[in-house]
Amino acid sequence: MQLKLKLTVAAAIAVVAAGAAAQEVVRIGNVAPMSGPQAHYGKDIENGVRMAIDDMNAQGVVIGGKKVKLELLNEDDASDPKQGTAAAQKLCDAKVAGVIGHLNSGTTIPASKVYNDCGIPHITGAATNPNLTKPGYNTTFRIIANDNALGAGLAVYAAETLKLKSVAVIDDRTAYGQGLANVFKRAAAEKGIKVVDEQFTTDKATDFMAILTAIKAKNPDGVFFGGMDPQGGPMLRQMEQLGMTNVKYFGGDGICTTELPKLTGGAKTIGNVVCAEGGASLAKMPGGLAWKKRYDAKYPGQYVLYGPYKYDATMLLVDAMKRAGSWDPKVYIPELLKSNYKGVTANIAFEPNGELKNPAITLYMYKDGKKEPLN
Ligand code: ABU
Repeated sequence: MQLKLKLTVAAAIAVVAAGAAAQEVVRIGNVAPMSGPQAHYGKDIENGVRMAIDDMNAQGVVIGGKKVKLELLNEDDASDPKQGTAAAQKLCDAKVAGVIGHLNSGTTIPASKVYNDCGIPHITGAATNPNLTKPGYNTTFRIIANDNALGAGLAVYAAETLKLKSVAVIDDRTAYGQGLANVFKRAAAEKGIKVVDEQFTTDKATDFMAILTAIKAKNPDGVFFGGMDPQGGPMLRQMEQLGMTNVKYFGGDGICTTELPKLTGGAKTIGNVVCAEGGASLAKMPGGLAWKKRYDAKYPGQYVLYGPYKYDATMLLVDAMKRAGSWDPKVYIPELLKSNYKGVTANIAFEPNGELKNPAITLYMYKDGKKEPLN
């Protein structure tokens, strides 16, 4: 009798073990800054990817007739180009099926070559420098508008709606900041706006008094900043300290965050901000508001900006694997390019170079410390 019971237990264990073995593990990489001044963007991005993976695992994933468990492999690039390529190589060596990343154009552009060399696709929902897709790698995909659209949209608004005559331009010397500032300068000049001063900073700086004092002497109607919110916030505070309280302040998606008002330390100059994001507002996204409610319940107080795009990027990757019946990049990359996916942020389809088809842009201002769409 005891022997029979032992055999039954052993058989049950064998069945469970066989069941577990039947479930394959597919790993998805995510790279963003998890440390340093831009770590808040990285947390929001990780949350978006994790939420998509949790949602899919809860529903059950089947690829090519096999039950699959998705696993996240998270890497920190600290917004540093060298760490970005090292993280990319690590994910290639780990043979992840695909990568969501990165945040910064300065890390994403060099990393895109690493992914191409090892044949793994990556999708960014944050890096916006147009040069990312110029090499024509079949492993690079972007699901937001690029800086050509953001810079031009801001210049048109400054000229046609705000009727500005002069601006000063600051950039942080990164691939993103410099590239976006150049697009804005060209588009502003075409619209008849005079660029009266150009100043430079870095993505580590927090003291802008010298460059702002030089700009104040030129008395521009607006300041354009190509850079991120850890600089944008203190810059706005220092503009208030210098009495530049009637000067409009423009920037791209890098400053267009929920964090920006906090980083100004309560400066009223937040009311002068007009910033552009490469997608629709949450209210106009196909599933934006319902998704945001779920995100806030899961990750209270951590929403910054890119969470929904990274959520969609993760879903998109697995959607292509399912259609291809394989998580082997060689097999599913052609399906990824053929995507026609109804995401939270948009209906996603790609141009042959991996850019999003028909991207939207939205301009925002801040009212009572809250980001509000202008269109
Ligand atoms: N798009 C703004 C932040 C990321 C980047 O392009 O560098």
